[in-house]
Amino acid sequence: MITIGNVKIGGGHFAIIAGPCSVESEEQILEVAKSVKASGAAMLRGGAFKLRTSPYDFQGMKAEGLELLLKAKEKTGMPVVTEIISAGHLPLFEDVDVIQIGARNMQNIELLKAVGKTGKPVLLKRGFASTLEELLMSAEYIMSEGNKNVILCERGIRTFETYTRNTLDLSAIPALRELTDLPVIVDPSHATGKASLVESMALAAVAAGADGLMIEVHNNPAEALCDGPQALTPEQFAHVAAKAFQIRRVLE
Ligand SMILES: [Mn+2]
Repeated sequence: MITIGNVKIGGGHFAIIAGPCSVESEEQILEVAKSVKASGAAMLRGGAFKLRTSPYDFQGMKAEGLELLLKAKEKTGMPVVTEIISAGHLPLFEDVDVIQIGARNMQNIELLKAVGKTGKPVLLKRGFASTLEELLMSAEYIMSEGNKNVILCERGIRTFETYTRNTLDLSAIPALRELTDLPVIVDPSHATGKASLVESMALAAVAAGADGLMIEVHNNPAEALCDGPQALTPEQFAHVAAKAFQIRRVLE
């Protein structure tokens, strides 16, 4: 079990992380934060430093985005999760509750060691072409620096299928359960890339025993600067969260 402020995850505790792919403005992050909190999300996500496939795509609001995310934390009391892309940015992450290592950086060993030294909870996403063994070895790099607060995140792997953005490996949940005591959460948003598929995969992940979910939510998905097609509206998220909590209760 990992404790983040008043939130517990793993060891029988279930938590949902929700928020936009990217922080875009103060109004946007505050509006999304308040709505997902009201629907039962325990933590707020929001990207400030983005790693995009194309250098011509929106790269995030960077330090300014982090400040807005921390403002939303202050106003709502929700712990925040955001991705780090360079160890040099660590001084900016002092007040961040959970540092995310994105799929592309899962094997950035020096970055893993650097976040390990901070002692802060780390959300480690599985690389899109990484085995579970490789994911666990990356977690070991963080833990070998004395930081045991690692949350593993299955977010889909690359297969021959192109209809979905990735292929969600649901078997990773029970498999990791056999291999480690670390909490395992699922990101159905990046796994599918399609808002219409997020609910089914979120509920399947809960049924398979996930300790939590991370879901992208935007107040206006059509206008989102990043990952709009997979973003749920706050209303859609409220529906998914309520069903996820119901499934969770069935398992208890
Ligand atoms: Mn995203």
